[in-house]
Amino acid sequence: MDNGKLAAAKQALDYMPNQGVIGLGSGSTASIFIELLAQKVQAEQLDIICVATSTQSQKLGAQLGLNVVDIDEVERIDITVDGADEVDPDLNGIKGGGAALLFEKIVALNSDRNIWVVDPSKEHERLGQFKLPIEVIKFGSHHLYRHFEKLGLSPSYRQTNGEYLLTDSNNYIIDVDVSGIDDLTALATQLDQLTGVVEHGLFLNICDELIVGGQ
Ligand code: ABF
Repeated sequence: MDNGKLAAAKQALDYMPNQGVIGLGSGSTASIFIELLAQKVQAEQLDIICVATSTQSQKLGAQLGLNVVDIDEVERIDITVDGADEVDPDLNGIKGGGAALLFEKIVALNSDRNIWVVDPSKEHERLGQFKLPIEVIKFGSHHLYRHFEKLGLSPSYRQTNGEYLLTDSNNYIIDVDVSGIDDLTALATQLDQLTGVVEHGLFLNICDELIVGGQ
């Protein structure tokens, strides 16, 4: 197990309340956190309800005995602990390498506090080494693809075994290169307004607390 990820996940446990609603992130670091949280909840008999950011984290949490409910069954989420693919010094990030960006953003935006757990390799002065995932509906997606080409974003469809990857919501992911873009806030606004784009992996002004393990 990666020591940086484990260290970050362990530190996030310190933020857990004795009772409340916790958002479970996706990816390997968030999965370590879910395992540690399940142990803590069981050992200390905490009154914790969880909501998940992906089918994968929902299954993992439930298997480990956590009470994972649908997001619409809770009023509000107290704290969400999630990973990230890249984070800059202002705590803006790129997420969605695991294709769970849509549920991750919905859970994050309904959380009072968002904690990101990462290993040191995720910290970057400037975002864009990691390709930005954009979730698009299938219908007309080739037109969006060509639009991204015209914007100079070098798009590529996310694929597994030669097939377009499908997200938990049955959409496609188009990964784009934003390394040459200076104003990512403007790009996020532009993407938010594009019909057919369901969500993108720019998480700007969402992270409240960054825990970098192993530093
Ligand atoms: C999720 O998991 C994602 O948004 C991000 O793509 C990924 C990070 O995974 P890991 O912790 O495995 O590096 O949080």
